[in-house]
Amino acid sequence: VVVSDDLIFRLRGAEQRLLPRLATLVENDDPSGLEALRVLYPLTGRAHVVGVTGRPGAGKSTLVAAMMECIRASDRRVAVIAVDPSSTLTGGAVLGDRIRMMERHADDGVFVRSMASRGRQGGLAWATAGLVHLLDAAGYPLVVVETVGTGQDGTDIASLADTVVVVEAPDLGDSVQTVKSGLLEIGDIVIVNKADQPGADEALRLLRAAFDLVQSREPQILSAVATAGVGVPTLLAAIDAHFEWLTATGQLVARRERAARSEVLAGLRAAIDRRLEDGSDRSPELARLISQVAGREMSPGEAVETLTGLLTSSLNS
Ligand SMILES: Nc1nc2c(ncn2[C@@H]2O[C@H](COP(=O)(O)OP(=O)(O)O)[C@@H](O)[C@H]2O)c(=O)[nH]1
Ligand SMILES: [Mg+2]
Repeated sequence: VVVSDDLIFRLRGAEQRLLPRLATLVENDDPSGLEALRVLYPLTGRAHVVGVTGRPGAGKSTLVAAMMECIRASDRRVAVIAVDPSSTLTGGAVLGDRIRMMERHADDGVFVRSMASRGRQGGLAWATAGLVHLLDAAGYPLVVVETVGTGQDGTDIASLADTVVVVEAPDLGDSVQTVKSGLLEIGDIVIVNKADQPGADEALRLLRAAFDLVQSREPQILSAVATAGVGVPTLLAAIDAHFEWLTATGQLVARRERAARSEVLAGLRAAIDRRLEDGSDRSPELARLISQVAGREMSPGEAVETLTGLLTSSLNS
């Protein structure tokens, strides 16, 4: 891909294959992907970025597919990024059948991309953020990111979003688990999916009670049957309303600040990881410290402290 000043026109224009090709470059942290984002980034910030998170099996993929169908029915354009950090084990991103189906039938108004963490050294949140910017620049007004909201990557990905939807389901056992997991704290909207199953009412009651006790700011608590599309229009309305609220109150600025911070730090972590992988053999300073640790002249903690000091001294002064 040739990155030039007219990239934005080509991206939003007739060059059909450009977006998927750029997406792959960005996903792989390819230098020309980074160059494309440098050109495109000033044009981003228009899209509403929605994170859909929750434990595996809660029905996130099914819900996102139902959201896509509903959005497409009203002729709005939507892009979906499904991040599956667990797929290191299965060797490919595990997606709901319905998302896979949408991927096959993708029309111009829908863009779907699944990302696996396979072979990625950290940096999953960084790559996801890059994709979000690309889709934003391409003119998608709504970008939905499905992610398992745990671990550093999961948390970083959730903090990229303007609106976070936490998906919960009665068949995952005790809702108290969810309350304790910290997942709910990041949710602007909490949705109890699988409302067709026993225990859904109880889960709703528990969640509402939990928020009455601990939260000052109450998220919206909704329910859905993703497999039947029940509750999906209400969810979409709540998502839109949240964006309007963010805009009207100025909260959006704070969110974007948080997202930028999270993205830069995720990128920094990934870059440091890569440098250490590539260059650790060549650093005499590192080699010296390592042999001192091996020789029992210095504790591992002291070595780490010294190195952290070297890396961060200019940041903290
Ligand atoms: N009964 C019922 N099953 C559902 C519902 N939504 C999703 N499922 C099922 O739950 C399982 C996990 O769904 P999936 O979307 O892959 O969950 P994810 O891991 O959170 O993305 C699948 O077998 C879905 O068919 C629902 O509303 N009701
Ligand atoms: Mg899924």
